[in-house]
Amino acid sequence: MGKADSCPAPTKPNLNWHLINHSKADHDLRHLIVDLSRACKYISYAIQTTEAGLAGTKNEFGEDQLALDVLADNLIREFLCESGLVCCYISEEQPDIVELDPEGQYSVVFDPLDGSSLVDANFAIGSIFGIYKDGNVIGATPREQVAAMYVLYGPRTLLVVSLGNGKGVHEFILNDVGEFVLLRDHLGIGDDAKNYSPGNLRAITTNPGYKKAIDSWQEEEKTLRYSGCMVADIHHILSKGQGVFSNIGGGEGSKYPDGKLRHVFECGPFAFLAEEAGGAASDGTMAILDKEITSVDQRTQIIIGSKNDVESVASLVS
Ligand code: AHM
Ligand code: MG
Repeated sequence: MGKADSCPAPTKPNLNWHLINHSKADHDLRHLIVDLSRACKYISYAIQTTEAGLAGTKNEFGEDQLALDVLADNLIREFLCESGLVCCYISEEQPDIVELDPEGQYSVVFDPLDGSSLVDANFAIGSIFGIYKDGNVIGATPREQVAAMYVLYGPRTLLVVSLGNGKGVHEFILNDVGEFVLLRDHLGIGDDAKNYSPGNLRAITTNPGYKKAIDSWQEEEKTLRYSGCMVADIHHILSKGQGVFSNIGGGEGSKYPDGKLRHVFECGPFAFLAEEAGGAASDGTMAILDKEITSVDQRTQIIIGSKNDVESVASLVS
């Protein structure tokens, strides 16, 4: 009797099962994704149980690091080391590329705890990951990612992952026995947004194109959905099947001339997921997925979500 006869599809497919049977992930990539998901279970638990005080250290960009930022970064590093599959990684909490196992075939880029300043207010926060096939992330484009994933720590802990290539974007929920089980498969983003999520609004004073975009969203009577955590705000778009999120720069002399968000570990993974879900992501002039990664701390403007809205805002801010 073959395996297919003796092993019927589970009633609740878990992440590992789905990666094998739906996404046809190769062995090592599947192990890497599952290892990252294991790190996120510990992060989820730490958020529930750890004091959300400042660690007293600053990261590479001069920002205060929360104890949880440091903890999440360390946890992910531990799981990457254990996997033996990763030659190097780029983390928001590390100033440079970190070399790991020279035999490892993958690089991982990540923001260990995005939106961590919101944790004391008990808002949702998240972890973001992009996976590349070799060690040359600098000089690559995010289109070269072989998978992207995020975990949202909200009232429920959710994991969303895609291996691209038409394999779809899939959502899993962390259940009470510590397993990520399938919640919804094939999340999609429709062409027109009813919700808008405008980041770095301070830029409208110096960037008239961004002001026009915001005015047009208000005139169209779109609904505002902005939490201050990119993971939660973009998950809202994937969950509702429409919406547009932006983080636009204020130009020279402003606080964030090119927008606040980092190309490699914030915008790149989300652009991969958005395009796979049928949406788009642009910096105003080109697709985020085609924009070369030039440094670890490179910032980029981003407009992401429903295609028609991404296009119309891009034409205003470019
Ligand atoms: P972080 O990585 O330091 O948490 O910053 C990134 C976050 C994004 O999640 C969010 O979209 C943005 O910062 C919000 O910025 P602001 O606080 O300026 O609105
Ligand atoms: Mg971040």
